[in-house]
Amino acid sequence: MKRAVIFGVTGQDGSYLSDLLLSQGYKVTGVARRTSVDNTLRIGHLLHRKRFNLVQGDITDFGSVYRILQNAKPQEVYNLAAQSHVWTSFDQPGLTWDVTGKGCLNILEVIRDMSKRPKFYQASSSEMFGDTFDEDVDYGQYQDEYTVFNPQSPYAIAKLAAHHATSLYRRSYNLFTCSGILFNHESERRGDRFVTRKITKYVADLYHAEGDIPKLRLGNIYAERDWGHAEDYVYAMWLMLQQDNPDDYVVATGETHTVEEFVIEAFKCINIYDYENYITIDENLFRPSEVPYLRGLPNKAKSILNWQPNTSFSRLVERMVNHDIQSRSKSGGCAGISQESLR
Ligand code: NDP
Ligand code: GDR
Repeated sequence: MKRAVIFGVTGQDGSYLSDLLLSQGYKVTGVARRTSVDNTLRIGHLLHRKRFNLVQGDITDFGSVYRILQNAKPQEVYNLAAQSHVWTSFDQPGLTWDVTGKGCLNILEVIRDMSKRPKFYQASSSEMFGDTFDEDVDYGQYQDEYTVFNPQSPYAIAKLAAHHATSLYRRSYNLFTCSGILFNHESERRGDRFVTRKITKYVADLYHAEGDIPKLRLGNIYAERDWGHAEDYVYAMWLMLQQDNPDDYVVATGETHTVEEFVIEAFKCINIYDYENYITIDENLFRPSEVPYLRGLPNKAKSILNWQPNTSFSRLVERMVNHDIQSRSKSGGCAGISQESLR
C-alpha cells in the first residue's frame, strides 16, 4: 500500500487531496497543528477512515517534521502547509517567512537525510509572478514556467524562497522534488477571508435575509485572477509525483476575470443584477502592493501530465453560492453576516 504524508491537511487543498489519495488506496498521514479550537472541520468526514491517520505537528518545528516522516516512511510527501493569506503576510511577515518559507526547507532537509527518500510536492503559487506585465501594453498575456518572478508580498517572497529551495534540492541532491505553480483555486471549502468565499457567503446571507443587511466591504475589485476549482488542482499535484522525472508545472485555467466579474456572477445566482447597491469599497482592504493581473498558461501540464481543468468560471461560482445558500439553510438562516472587521 502506498503511503503519503500531507502537511497542511486541515486546509482546503489538504482535505481534497486526502479524499483523492484515499480513493486511490493510499494510507494517508495528515499533519495538523495543535490549535485551541478544533481545526478538523474540512476533514471531519475522514477521521474515522482506517487508512487516514491524523498526527500533530508543525512545519516550523524541525524535530516534529523529522519524527513524523521517520515514523510514517512515506513514498510521497505533499507540503501544502502555509500562512497562505496575502494581506496577513504584510501584518505578520516574520511568521509568514518561518512557516511558508523555512517550513519547506525543514521538510527538504529531513528528506535529504532519509535512507528511502520520498517524492516531494511543494505548493508554489502564481503570487510569485507578482506584477509581471506593463498594464497598458501587455494585457491579454499569460504567465507560464518561463515568466520572470516579481513577487509583491511577504507571502510571495517566502513562497519563492521555498520554490527555489525545492528545485535546488532536486539539482544538488538528486531528490524527486516538484513544484506546482498553482493559480487561484477555490471551492465550497475555501477559507472565509479569501475574496471569492467572502462574496459567496455574503450572497447566501443576502438570499436568506429578511430585512436589510450591511453592505459587502471589498478592496480592489479590478484585480484579475485565473480561478479554478480546488478538486481539479489537487489532481494535478498527484499527477506530478506519478511521472518518471521531477519537474515544475503551471496549473491554471488560462482564463482571467476581475473580482468585479466574480461579484456580478455570484449576485446573478440569486437574480440580483444591481450589485452596486450591495457593495462598498473600503480603502483598508487595498494591499500595500497588489498583483494586478494573473492568467496562467497550463500547456506543459496539459501535454506532459495530461491534465485539464474541468470546472468553468460560472460553474465554480454557482457551486460555491449554492453550497453557501444550502449550508445557511441548515444552520437556520443568516446567523453570521461575513466577518467585517477582518481584512
Ligand atoms: P489553507 O490556508 O486553506 O491551508 C493551509 C494549511 O496549512 C492549513 O491546514 C493550516 O493549518 C496549515 N498550516 C499553517 N501553518 C502551519 C504550520 N506552522 N505547521 C503546519 N501546518 C500549518 O490553504 P490552501 O489549502 O488554499 O492552499 C494549500 C497550499 O497551496 C498553501 O501552501 C497555499 O499557500 C498554496 N497555494 C494555494 C492556492 C489557492 O488558490 N488556494 C494557490 C497557490 C498556492 P490550520 O488549518 O490549523 O490553519
Ligand atoms: P490572493 O487571493 O491574494 O490572490 O491569494 P484573495 O482571494 O485574498 O485576493 C484576490 C484578489 O481580490 C482582491 N480583493 C480582496 N481580497 C480579499 N481577501 N478580501 C477582500 O475583501 C478583497 N477585495 C478585493 C485582492 O486585493 C486580490 O487582488 C490566493 C491565496 O490562496 C494564496 O495563498 C495563493 O497563493 C494565491 O491565491 C494564488
